Amino acid sequence: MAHDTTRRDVLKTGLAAAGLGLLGLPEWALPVLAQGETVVPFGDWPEKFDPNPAPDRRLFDTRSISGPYTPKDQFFTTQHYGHPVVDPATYRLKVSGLVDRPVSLSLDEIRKMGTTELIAGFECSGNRRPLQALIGNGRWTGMPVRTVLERAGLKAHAQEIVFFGADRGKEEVEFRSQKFNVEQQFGRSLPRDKAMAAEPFLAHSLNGEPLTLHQGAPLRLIVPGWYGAPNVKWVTNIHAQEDQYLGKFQARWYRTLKGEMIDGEMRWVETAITHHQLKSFVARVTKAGNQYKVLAIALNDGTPLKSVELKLDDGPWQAMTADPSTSAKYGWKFYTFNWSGATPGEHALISRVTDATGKVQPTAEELESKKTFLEDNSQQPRKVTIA
Ligand SMILES: Nc1nc2c(c(=O)[nH]1)N[C@H]1C(S)=C(S)[C@@H](COP(=O)(O)O)O[C@H]1N2
Ligand SMILES: [Mo]
Repeated sequence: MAHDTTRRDVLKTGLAAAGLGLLGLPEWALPVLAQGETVVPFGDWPEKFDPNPAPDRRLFDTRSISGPYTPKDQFFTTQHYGHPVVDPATYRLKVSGLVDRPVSLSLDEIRKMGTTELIAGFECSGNRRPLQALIGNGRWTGMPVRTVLERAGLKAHAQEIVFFGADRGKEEVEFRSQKFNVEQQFGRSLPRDKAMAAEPFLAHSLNGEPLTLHQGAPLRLIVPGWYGAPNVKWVTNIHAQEDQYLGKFQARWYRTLKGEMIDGEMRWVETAITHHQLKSFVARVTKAGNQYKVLAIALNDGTPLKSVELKLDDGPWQAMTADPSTSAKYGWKFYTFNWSGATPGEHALISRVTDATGKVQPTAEELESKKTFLEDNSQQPRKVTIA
């Protein structure tokens, strides 16, 4: 198999022991279509689906999944300020602020330092029904963030680590009755302990090839188990500071407003977008003869999963089967179900995932108190018509 060497390298570095890159079994075992197998159309899919709504945006049609890792030219992509120009020859990753030794690394130096692998999937926090097209899964090469932070040496009072992309734009900052127009870089922060944990990763390659411009070349942050927004692309600066970072995409744009019953009282809670909420959805239905096969995708914060179940119309919940090719802790997981005896007409297929702690994916009704559309992990009735 093509990836044997890289896998052995991973084992050698001990990353696997740190829980970073659980290795898949035979790749491409699923879900390539068998001969004579066809994709069943979704009844809730918009008639006009444009996978490239803008030059710098791409949606991923999960019905075209061809393996556990999303190819670079199919990986969904989005960002706020378009693509910045980054010259690989003069590129430097700088670590500044409350550090003992400010760092400035060239791409060559980074590639030499960053040879470990991480399997991680992520979705945009705005990913939701009916498309569920802002999701992907990759095999990333690079190094843990803490490798770079240790080289710089964080000072004792460095509590907040901010990651800035090369992309920038003008933003209006409101202060009471005043409005200010200021230029800012795309930025997201991690608390010191999180940044120094085993997971956060600086990636220069996807599926064994250098990142494309879409994916944040030459270097991007991956926070395994977290939504897309914190995965800062085109990272040029890491800044250590004492105060909380309150940039637009950290503190304002990506947040959830949700009602929660606390001590018998409805409290309105505002939170930043961080770790994935437990989610699954029906990604593809295929047909071979009279046999139908349902593929569901599950993604969460890395907590082991207990089950993914499928409900056909008003039937009982039935267990789906885990696909062994997607077993990495932070990667997406495929689950399949052999649907025999499908009757002609329209059907609603709903999946729900339960994790090892007993947490169950919520229904849409259970999520009703969430006012903002981000973090929609509700169970989705997927419509298919059997001819
Ligand atoms: N520098 C930078 N990084 C960014 C963004 C951005 O606008 N600028 N957008 C974020 C958001 S909202 C998402 S969903 C992911 C998308 O990553 P992708 O294009 O590789 O799929 O990048 C994140 N990282
Ligand atoms: Mo996003």
